[in-house]
Amino acid sequence: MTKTILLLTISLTFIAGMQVSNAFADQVDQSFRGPFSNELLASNYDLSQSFRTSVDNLSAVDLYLNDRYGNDRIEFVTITATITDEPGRIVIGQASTTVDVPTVIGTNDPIIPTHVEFNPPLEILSGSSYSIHVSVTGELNGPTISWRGSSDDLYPDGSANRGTFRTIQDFGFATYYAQPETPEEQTEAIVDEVLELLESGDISTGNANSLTSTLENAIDKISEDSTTAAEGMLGSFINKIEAMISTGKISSEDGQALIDAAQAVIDNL
Ligand SMILES: [Ca+2]
Repeated sequence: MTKTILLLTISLTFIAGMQVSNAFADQVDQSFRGPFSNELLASNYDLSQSFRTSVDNLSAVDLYLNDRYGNDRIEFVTITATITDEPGRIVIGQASTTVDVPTVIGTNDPIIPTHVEFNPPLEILSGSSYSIHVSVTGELNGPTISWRGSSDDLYPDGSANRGTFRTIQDFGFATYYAQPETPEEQTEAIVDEVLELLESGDISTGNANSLTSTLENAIDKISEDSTTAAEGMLGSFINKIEAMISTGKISSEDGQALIDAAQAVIDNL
């Protein structure tokens, strides 16, 4: 049962991986992380920072916020990041996170950035400009959460904005993107899957060896950029699984999950 669930999970990961997967570590695209010389209270204005992306998805943002007055009567606030295109201000996506102000946002340097994730990642156009708008809810006793920035233009590809007014300043931020799985990584994950089936006694050692050697050959061909040869190896892997299913050497459920995974690699080549 556990194994079936595991295979289903992996199969779903592959489906997600064909679009944009969060399975791998997110990478930073754009950022301005200081030095900071000023700040503006986030609740008082529609504050935003524009940026020009070099990738085609946005999976998270970091915001350099500060508890300006150290108001210890507030504990949790909700920070919402809204992404709009620039300058159209059309909303592309929105996400929130609730943070413990005293321990996460704090009042002193170094500032721990507030991390807001977009799941699934937002589809954006590489080379285009977007803005991150910040809003805060849950503040008591008046606004105290501010967005740290620089009074100089230290991030060249965007600017800090107050409403529609564009300043020469920049607010502290970072944007992240999710890197899709490569065919090589996808194939290595199938090898791991076969080894799991071997370990749980669901396929024989001989069959496991036969399958993993075909997958290793496919990985070699992928790394040599021999797409046709890699496709051939993955096709031969699928044929082997089909034969194993028809002779009862592997359950049709386990077998089909491996076939789907191999097909996902072929589609991604
Ligand atoms: Ca700038």
